[in-house]
Amino acid sequence: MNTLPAKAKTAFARFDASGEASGTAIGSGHINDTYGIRAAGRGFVLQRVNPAVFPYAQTQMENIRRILAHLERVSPDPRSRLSLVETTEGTPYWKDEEGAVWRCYREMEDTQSVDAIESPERAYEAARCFGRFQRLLGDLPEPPLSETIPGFHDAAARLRAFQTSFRNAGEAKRSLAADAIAFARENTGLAEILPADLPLGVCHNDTKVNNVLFESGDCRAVCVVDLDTVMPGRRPVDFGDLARSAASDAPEDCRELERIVARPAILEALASGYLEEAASALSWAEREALVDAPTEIAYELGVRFLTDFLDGDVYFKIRRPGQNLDRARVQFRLAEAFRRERSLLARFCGVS
Ligand code: GN1
Ligand code: MG
Repeated sequence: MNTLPAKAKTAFARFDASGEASGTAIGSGHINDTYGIRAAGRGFVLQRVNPAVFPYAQTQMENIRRILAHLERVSPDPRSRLSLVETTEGTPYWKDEEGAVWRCYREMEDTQSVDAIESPERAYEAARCFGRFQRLLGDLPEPPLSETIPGFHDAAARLRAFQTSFRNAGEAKRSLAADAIAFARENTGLAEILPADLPLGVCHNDTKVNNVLFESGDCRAVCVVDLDTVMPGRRPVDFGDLARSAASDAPEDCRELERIVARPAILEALASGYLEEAASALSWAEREALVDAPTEIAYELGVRFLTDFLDGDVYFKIRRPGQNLDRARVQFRLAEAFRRERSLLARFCGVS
């Protein structure tokens, strides 16, 4: 199938001179545009980075270049990490006339991504893969990576942004979202359950389960993708974001809220996979914080989705009106579910 838009064709020609590109839009990311392309018998993943979300493209691409060079040194298996394709002029990205950055990765053949986890085995594999990523980047040489989105996981700042958007929103939106607004307001404490003084380490910061590639046809994890937010962060947040995206098997915009549960067997597998790789780097305080990270990150993301609904859907891509509101409700349900499972989580994380 060749449904590659002209702008993607133009961009790809900067990376590959064969002139044979065919491809189509792929992926379910909410921010960037992603295309799967074949040219001269080889596969590529071309991406247009969303300039409204990632304004510091140059430092961001420098981060990614450093991350991949480090992983190449410490993890020689080429299937364990992404590999960037340079432009025909030898640069790691191309900027189009509108100022948007395009970059290109080699396709990781025979892999798949999933939006929902169907088994503890897959949960364990995904968590091990993210834990390994954190461990391997733990000794990335100085200087620290640049912040690509300042305050990305600052839940209190996300809450303040929500208050502003609420004040600016019209009555119609406020009443449609009344239940979610009430939850956000009645649970502001969830924005600061993680201790304020957790140390910073290199984190992925967007560990949703579809940011891991698995072997096609089985559940072995191959490598971590979506490196745009890899920057200094609090390590337990990566576990929290993974848990919030994997705990339930319902879609992120599910409208049947009774389907939103935190499956204990999945939580156990996530904790065990993550700790197997990452535990040695964690202080006791970080390990304890694993218990509350899923709650805080689910609440934070719920607040972000709700804010975007009130703002008129300017940040997360939507396919239907109200989708960001539905996404917010799901995250708030998850935050409640993680509260309920707190003692189980403590046991799985080895801190009870
Ligand atoms: C976005 O790009 P994508 O879809 O992997 C978002 C994450 C959210 C996620 C929710 C840069 O990730 O923070 O957790 O949507 N990424 C950015 O699905 O905001
Ligand atoms: Mg993604």
